[in-house]
Amino acid sequence: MRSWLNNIQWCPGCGDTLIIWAIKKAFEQLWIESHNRVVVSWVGCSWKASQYIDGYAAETLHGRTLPFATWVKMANPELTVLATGWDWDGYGIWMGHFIHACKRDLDITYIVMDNENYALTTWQASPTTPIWAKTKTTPNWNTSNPFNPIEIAKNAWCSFAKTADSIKFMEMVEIIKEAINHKWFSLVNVHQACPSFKRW
Ligand SMILES: Cc1ncc(C[n+]2csc(CCOP(=O)(O)OP(=O)(O)O)c2C)c(N)n1
Ligand code: SF4
Ligand SMILES: [Mg+2]
Repeated sequence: MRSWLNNIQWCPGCGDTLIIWAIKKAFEQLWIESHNRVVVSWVGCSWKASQYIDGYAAETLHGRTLPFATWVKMANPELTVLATGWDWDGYGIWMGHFIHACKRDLDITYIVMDNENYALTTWQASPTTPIWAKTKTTPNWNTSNPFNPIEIAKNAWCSFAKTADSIKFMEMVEIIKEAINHKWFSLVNVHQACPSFKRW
């Protein structure tokens, strides 16, 4: 068992663990050393992402993942900058930062851990919750259609927007590597297993 896995504080079976592992593998296979990269995150279940990956990291103010990542990239374009976000964070309250980052098109890799609910605050509907899903804030069923992040990104001029799945590990590693190698803004929306709340 690798030592970083011993420190994981997510629920058993949480897809975030696999996503972090995939990011670490991608860095390793691309030979991007810890002093040449920065991982930026913020609040949500997944905010610990930056703590579990060695190298430079920042846990920013609420919702400021992409603005912070933009400043880092502009200050030192040589660094590999990887920003992590979540479905409410990225496609809800801070959607504006997301679409403008797509339009600005700097070389930042944005990995969204999409568990289709607010998990940290225990099971409220998010912008990607399926229309029929039951949650605390949609006690009968969700009555509005979910966003399609890939289409939104493409409509905002993003030249790399792909979906991955936390349970398809090797495929996820390859997509993340492709995204890091893409020299413009790239989105990987990862369908993240959240066994505690995503029961659809
Ligand atoms: C401005 C602001 N409003 C509300 C909150 C409370 N809050 C913390 S995490 C969270 C939901 C996070 O959901 P998501 O972004 O999908 O991340 P997940 O926990 O599912 O990984 C909310 C509403 C906050 N931290 N900041
Ligand atoms: S609530 Fe869901 S997203 Fe949060 S740690 Fe548990 S399984 Fe992971
Ligand atoms: Mg979520």
